[in-house]
Formats: sequence, structure tokens, C-alpha cells
Amino acid sequence: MSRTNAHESSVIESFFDDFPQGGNLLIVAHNHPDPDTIASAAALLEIAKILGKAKTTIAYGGVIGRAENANMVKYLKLRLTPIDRVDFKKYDRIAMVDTQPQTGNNDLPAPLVPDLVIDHHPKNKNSSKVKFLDIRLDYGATASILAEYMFQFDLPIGKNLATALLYAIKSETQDLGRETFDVDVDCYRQLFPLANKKLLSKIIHAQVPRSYFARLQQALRNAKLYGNAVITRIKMMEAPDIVPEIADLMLKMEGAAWVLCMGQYNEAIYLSIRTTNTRKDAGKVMKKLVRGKGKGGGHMQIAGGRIPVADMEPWEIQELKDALQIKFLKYIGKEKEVGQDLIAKDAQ
Ligand SMILES: [Mn+2]
Repeated sequence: MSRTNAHESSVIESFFDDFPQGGNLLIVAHNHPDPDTIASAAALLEIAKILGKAKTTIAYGGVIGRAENANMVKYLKLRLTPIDRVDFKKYDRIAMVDTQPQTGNNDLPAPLVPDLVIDHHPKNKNSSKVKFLDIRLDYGATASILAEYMFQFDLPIGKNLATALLYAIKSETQDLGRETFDVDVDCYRQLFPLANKKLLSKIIHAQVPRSYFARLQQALRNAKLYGNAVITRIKMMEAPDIVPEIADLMLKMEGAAWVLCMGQYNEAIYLSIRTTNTRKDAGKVMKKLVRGKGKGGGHMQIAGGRIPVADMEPWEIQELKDALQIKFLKYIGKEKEVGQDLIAKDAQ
């Protein structure tokens, strides 16, 4: 399982060799954090405690909206701090997990460059300045990179952390089915006996607020089929992480190969793409879609993006969404398809 030569020290070891023992470490998770970034941060905190005697803060931007993710934080007693309350000067080192500097999905202020980055997304140009960089595209989850480190170093993994890592790998890879590599399966298998299955079940089967059903209704009502592509919009959102959740749900439709879900939150449009088509890269489609307007990216089958719309009038936002939809259909070769309601109007 080990990918690092036994004689050569890994990125994380080099980082902690250089770390002032007992110092302050800040770990930055991505905005509107998902289980992968949360569990990765929690694992790095444990590693930092042992290898660096570090005092660690985990910071995130945005909100944790999805009920499963909020429950994960609550039940596993993970301590996360909103990044706008962080005094960056207090920290000796900054690490980033499951995201990279200036990718648009984390709120580390631009002049600051993290000392350590651990991620499984394609390398961003701003990451060239990062001293300790550990990017592995052949891992289905960043949590697998961290779990593998913990197994390699023989570090104790408590029940809560094991549950968090297990849930991260499970949700990020859709139960080891989507963009999964041997290492993910291997980590999952090793974490399983260590995890608290009762808590895991409570996280997965979280109760959701009433507003969830309102957003779901909107998404279903607005969903249109263009051949094997589904496009939908959510008008209002309590938190943007419902966009990927709806996108995953839409891909469950028989015959669906592509999904684009869009929704507005505060002053930005959030986008999610899902696909079962492995010949086209969802991350690249997303990059093209938001080019010049916002930021985005992702993997082969899942991608996310964000376009700021702070200075735009409602009609301009509407036009932007229409334009994005046309561009998306063109990129995936469905521009000639005529939209059809997912649920016929008389059945709504
Ligand atoms: Mn991830």
C-alpha cells in the first residue's frame, strides 16, 4: 500500500521535521465543507498532535448545510472554527486539505500561502509556491491519503476519527463505486473495524429540516431533460451544499448520463456537474463553463463551480443561468435536444 520509499521521507514527515514543536497549526478546509475535507482536517490534527505536538485549529468558510455533514460534526465532536474568526498571525504554519490556494473554494486570504497542501484534485498554478505539496490524483478521497499516512506511521485512530474517515471515503466515492482506487478500498477495509457503526448510521440517516423538502420540490419542478442530460435550478437556498446533493439525486434517474444543477446563495451562483460518461471529464467541462466568470473544477465524474453575481440585476442573473445552460448542452453535445419536463406539468 505504501507509495513512499521507506528510506525517503514523505511530504508530511518533511513538513513536521520543519515544524516548530509545540507550535500553532492552522488547517484550512474548503468552503461549505464536505465529509472529505472535514475528516481529512481531523486526521491531520491528530497527526500534528503526535508528530509536532501541535496546537491545531481547523478553519472553514461558508456553512455546513447538509444534514449528514452537520451530524457528522456534531456526533463525532469535531471542532471547527469559522475562518473569519481566525487571527492568521497566531499560527506558525498553515495547512490546507482537499483544496488548494486560490481555487475559489476556500477563504484563505490571497497573500497567505499555505505551507502544506494535501489534496486529490489536479494541481492549481498557485500551488507551485507551496513548500510541502502532496497531491495525488489516484486517490478517490483526500481522507484516504490521510488514513494511509496514519496506518503507515502506526498512529492510533480513535473511534470517532475512524468513523469520520470511513464516512468521508464512503460518501466521496459513493460507496466505493465512483472514482475509486485500490487504496480507497484498502483504507475503507482497515477503518471499518475501528469505526462506530451506530454513529455512522445516525450520520447517514440524518433527519433533514423542512426547508430541504421545499428545495427538493423546486429542483424537481424545474428539472428538464435534454436527451440523457438533466438540468435543474434551485431558486433559493439555505446553504449551497444542496446543489451537489440534488445533482447526485438527479443522476439516479434511469438513463441519465449528465446532470447540471445551479442555485444561488448569497451573492454567487453555485454549480454542480455529475456524469456517468467516463469519456468526458466533468472537471474540464466545469472549468470551460465558468471560464472568465468564476472558478470551478473537479474530477472525471463530479465537479463544482461558483460564479459571483454581486453586482448583477435579477434579470442579468437569469440570463447568465440561461447562457450557462446553453453552453453546457453544447459542451456535452446535446445542443439540439428540446427540453422536456422531468415531471409533466399536469403531474406536478
Ligand atoms: Mn475530496
